[in-house]
Amino acid sequence: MLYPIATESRTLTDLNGVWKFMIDRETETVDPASPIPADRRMAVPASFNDQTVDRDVREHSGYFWYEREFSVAKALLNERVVLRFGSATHEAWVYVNGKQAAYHKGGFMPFEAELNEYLEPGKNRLTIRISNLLDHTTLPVGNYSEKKTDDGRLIRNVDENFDFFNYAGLHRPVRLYTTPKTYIQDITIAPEVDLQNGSADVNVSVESGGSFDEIRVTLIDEDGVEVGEAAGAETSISVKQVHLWEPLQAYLYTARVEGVNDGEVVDVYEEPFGIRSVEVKDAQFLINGKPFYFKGFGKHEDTYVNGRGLNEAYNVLDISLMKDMGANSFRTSHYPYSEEMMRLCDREGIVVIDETPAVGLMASFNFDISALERGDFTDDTWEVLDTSEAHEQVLRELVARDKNHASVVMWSIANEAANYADGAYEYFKPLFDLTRSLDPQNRPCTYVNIMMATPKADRSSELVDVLALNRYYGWYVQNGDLKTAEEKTRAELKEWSEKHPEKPIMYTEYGADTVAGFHSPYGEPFSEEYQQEYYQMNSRVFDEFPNFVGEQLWNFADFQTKFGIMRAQGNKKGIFTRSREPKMTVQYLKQRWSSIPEFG
Ligand code: GCB
Repeated sequence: MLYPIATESRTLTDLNGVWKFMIDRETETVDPASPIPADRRMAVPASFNDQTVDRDVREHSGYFWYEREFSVAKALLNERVVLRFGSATHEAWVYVNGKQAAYHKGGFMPFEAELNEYLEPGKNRLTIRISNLLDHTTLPVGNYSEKKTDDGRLIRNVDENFDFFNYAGLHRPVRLYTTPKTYIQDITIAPEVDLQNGSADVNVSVESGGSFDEIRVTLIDEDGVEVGEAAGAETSISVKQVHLWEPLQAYLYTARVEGVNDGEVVDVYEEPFGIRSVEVKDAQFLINGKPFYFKGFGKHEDTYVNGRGLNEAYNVLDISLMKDMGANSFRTSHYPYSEEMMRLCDREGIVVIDETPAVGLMASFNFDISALERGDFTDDTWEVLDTSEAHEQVLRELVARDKNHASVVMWSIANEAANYADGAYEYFKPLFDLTRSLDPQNRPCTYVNIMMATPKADRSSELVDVLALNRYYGWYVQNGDLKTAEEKTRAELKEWSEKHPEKPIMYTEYGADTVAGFHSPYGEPFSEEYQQEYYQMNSRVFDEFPNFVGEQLWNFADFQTKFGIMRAQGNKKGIFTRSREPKMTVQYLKQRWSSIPEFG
């Protein structure tokens, strides 16, 4: 699905702004045939939760409604008019003038609907019913329950099976765009780089809605110079003296695609793309043939007031902060990020591990690693959960959305699933096969491994191209005892290296909760000193392993979670506060990362 842009043949209208809003208390039926009885206003795009001080709204689990009016200029009515949502979290029913025009399940992917048959002259009413419910069939996974009050009302509850607040709403832009009736539907770009000759064959395939006499593809460089052209729905254009996209040194070409009928250009779309290669070989992660070292973060889409809603100023700031520290990468933990962020990463040369919303795939939690290793522990995750269908759907949608991004170098198929439990291999094998068959750029695939899935306990590590480990030695275990934590870290990395000598290893999470401003001469846990010593200890061990290809710490910034005795106004493992003030360890990491080159 193409990102909506305006071109010579396409218009784009923003439907963002302040909408009518109501939570559905389900005491009476809301019928979108008439304007909804909304009592509030909500800004879009943003989560609804933090735009109010009303607890019942903030913590509402169930259905809620948004509504606004819009008009389409008469001049556009002979065009294809498309309504597009960057996302609606987590399930949405869309009505135009009371008639259902779209439905989508899954809170982090774009979807759209052609509106022509629903439009009326003058004002049109756009109503959306959304659910933020999660259960054992959805991604992420939630524990759903309901109860009846004495007066017969149904109270729904979602207990997040994951460590971030279940923000919901219209998180990403809502737009109307037009295309001609015959239009360019999709563009797939897969460059093949010849590193020795410094050239590339850029394979471009174009899908159209309706049929064109001719499809023309022109490649344009950053100076606006045409570097190649071809005609056809499937073409390969060779670029001599290619300017590669490199980490922190982005270079973007544009593929200009034209659909032609009767000698006239009918539709035009321009897709920016970078040319680079990615490969895993001999326990290294190669970008453009050179061993790359990941320095960076697990993140969240999480800011004050906007919640999980698109916040472009924060996106720009976050990337500036990363670059200032000598970081080069992050993982879209624990769900796909906005298209705007992905485009920004392409432009800024930030390397991205692109993760699905598969988080919480774990029926029970047990830190008794020795029991897991002995196989002396029953975990029925893969019997209890029924997420395969949602997982396949989101993988198809994610690869379709992000396949052309140079910044995306690896797919993360899940975060911290029960990979130590019987049935894990059988669950994940088809998902890895599917992803590999879908990706035109053949990127490496991984899942992010949870601490209990040690080399002895993990059942499915043979599926991954890169061992991506989340480890908390010195925090959730050996808390305050960095000496033992260091020994455990070293021993486990050694064991993984022996189990899979051909696979590179990286950390995708490691961190310690730290309250900004809390200091301790003894380096007590929660102090800024402890966080720094914790990172120093880990760095020491990483540097002993030549097959260790990256460190992405947890977390870039403090973030909001559900309530719980382990969380004081959220998770405090950020090296920046939620408002992006640096904690003490930023200086240490900046020094370290600035001295490690992108390529080893
Ligand atoms: C993890 C999870 C992450 C949590 C983190 C923590 O392993 O992947 O979502 O926030 O630990 O801080 O506990």
